[in-house]
Amino acid sequence: MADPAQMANALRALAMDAIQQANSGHPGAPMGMADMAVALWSGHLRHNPADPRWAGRDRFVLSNGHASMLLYALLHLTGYDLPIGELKNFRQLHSKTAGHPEWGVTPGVETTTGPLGQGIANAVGMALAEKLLAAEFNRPGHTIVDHRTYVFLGDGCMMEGISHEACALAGAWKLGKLIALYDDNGISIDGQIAPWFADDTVKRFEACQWNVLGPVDGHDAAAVQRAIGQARQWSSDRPTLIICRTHIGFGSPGRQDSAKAHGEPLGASEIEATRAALGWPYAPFEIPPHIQAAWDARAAGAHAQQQWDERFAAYAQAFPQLAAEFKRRMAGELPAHFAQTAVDAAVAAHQKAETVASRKASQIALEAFTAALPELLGGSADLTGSNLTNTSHTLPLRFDTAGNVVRHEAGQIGRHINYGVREFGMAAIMNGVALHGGYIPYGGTFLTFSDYSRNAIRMAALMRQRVIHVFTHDSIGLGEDGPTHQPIEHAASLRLIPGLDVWRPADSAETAIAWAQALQNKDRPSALLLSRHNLPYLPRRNLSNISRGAYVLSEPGDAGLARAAQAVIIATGSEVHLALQAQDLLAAQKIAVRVVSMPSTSVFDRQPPRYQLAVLPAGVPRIAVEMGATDGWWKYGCAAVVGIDRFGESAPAPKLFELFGFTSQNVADTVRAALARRS
Ligand SMILES: Cc1ncc(C[n+]2csc(CCOP(=O)(O)OP(=O)(O)O)c2C)c(N)n1
Repeated sequence: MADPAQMANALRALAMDAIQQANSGHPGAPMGMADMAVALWSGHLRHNPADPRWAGRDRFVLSNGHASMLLYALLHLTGYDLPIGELKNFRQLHSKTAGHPEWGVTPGVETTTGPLGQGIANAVGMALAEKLLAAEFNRPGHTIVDHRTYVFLGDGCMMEGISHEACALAGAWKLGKLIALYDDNGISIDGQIAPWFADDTVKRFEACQWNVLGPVDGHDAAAVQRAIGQARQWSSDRPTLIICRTHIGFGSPGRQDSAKAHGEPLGASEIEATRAALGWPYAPFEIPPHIQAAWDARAAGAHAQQQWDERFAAYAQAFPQLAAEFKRRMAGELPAHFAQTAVDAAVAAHQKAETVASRKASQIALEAFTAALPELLGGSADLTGSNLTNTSHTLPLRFDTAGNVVRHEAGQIGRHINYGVREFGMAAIMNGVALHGGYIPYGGTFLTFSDYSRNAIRMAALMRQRVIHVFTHDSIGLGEDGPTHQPIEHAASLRLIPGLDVWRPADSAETAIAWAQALQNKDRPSALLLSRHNLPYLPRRNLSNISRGAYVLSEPGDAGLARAAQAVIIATGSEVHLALQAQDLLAAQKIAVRVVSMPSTSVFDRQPPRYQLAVLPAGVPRIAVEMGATDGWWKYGCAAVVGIDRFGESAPAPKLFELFGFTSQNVADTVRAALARRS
């Protein structure tokens, strides 16, 4: 076996050379964590470079994503499809080596990291998914789900609040197969961290029910390897944190232990000095064959996967249905019968034509969908009774003192998670669950607190993950809780996130269809914005076109005026029935109005122009009605918007509707005024 120190130096050299070539990047952390990487990647990590999606692989998350060159060097050296040319192209347009690791861009990157603290939360989600899948699918003598989740994280991740949320849950959930290695180098961008990071990290993690090992010398690969071995041995009822004392920029005579090592290329002369200090005589990007061979993980990976394949074949023989179900779930495919389930749920809502809050309509739809989809893994950030995210099929998820998943009476595991008051943690954990595969996570909170989760929602969109956010109490209609709880800019601001579908359904049929769309859209997250207050069922002839994001709900003829529309009212969610009332008022004055319900702007925006024009005809003035910020509506060329561009008030909802102009009279007046301005 090659000298572990030289294996680590190969990582250091590739990192400093690629960063120098790009003239951009973060050399300090890769150089500091190189020995930890040797310990994990050559000693413990079970992976197969030829098949980065192999279900039985260990997961590795680089939570301190600015150390991306460490991961790229590891993937290259161990044999992933990441040739040296890609490392030479670090941070360049269309390379596979983006500034920070990106899921879906680089084979072997398990999650996109860079926003500090979210990687560790993703890892918690992955470890949770592993544990739950093991409880669901393993059978005596047939252990097919049995892998670990490893994380590297630094001071930045430790300081971020989200790491507290996620690590507290990892302890509470007793995720024994989660092993985190902390790059404890005492430096962040502003310098020595002691004045702003005085936490007792050992006590913190012990208090969160973790095992803590170390501090160990993070440059002693053998010591780190032993610590990982110890953590693996424990692996029962506690996650493990291994504290690794390291030197940022290790090996660089002029930069080691300084904040300057963090985020600047070393420079040609310092690289030369570092090569000399490390005893690494090779040219830039040159890896000697014996080091390359020592890193090559392809044979071991193929062997590990083959062993797993054999185990899986025996499992499939003994439990063919379970095996097929496991494959389906890991592939993220819905069962063949789901399309019918989705239709049935919408038709049932239509036939019942109930007046319900859309949050309740969501629960009714979920009742059917959680029955049909065992992979639905729900939850709420301590608002279950308000978000209505639970159903009779999703009992609470619980763990016993030994760390096992508690089974309910019929032997099933809980599928509804009490995340506690941890919105951001919940959102990032859900991303990890989705990335792992096997589950479709959804979670609830109030819409106004979507801000807490926001960056994780953005990351789900960036990673194209099917994560579903249930945001209830979606307007001033929540009433007396007041402006702190009344979302104003939230719908508009969520709609700005590329790749996120935002749905604000108007009644029970729209809600069922929004849910079905969110579930059927395999490669995008969705947010469902749901009302607290009751909404009447809308009069409609059929359910077609709801899934297209916007559709003509009512023509002037429906209000007794058989003529072409002079104006179009576009409304969403709880305001659609108001639009219909305004349509009636206007019809009485011989003003012909079409009402368009637009539950999802992004879905509508993706429709062919012909359809868009059929819904919103050219030359007919448009008036939008939504209880929220008006900004986003102007893009539809609206002549007027009935919206809210200030904070709400604390009062009973009917008073607020009056105050903010959400009355049929005001909507009708606004339409009339818009028409008057044109003539
Ligand atoms: C949420 C978030 N805030 C800020 C940053 C910018 N940032 C990148 S690295 C870093 C310091 C991290 O310190 P540490 O984890 O100790 O990394 P090291 O200095 O050891 O490389 C900061 C503030 C970020 N990437 N994410």
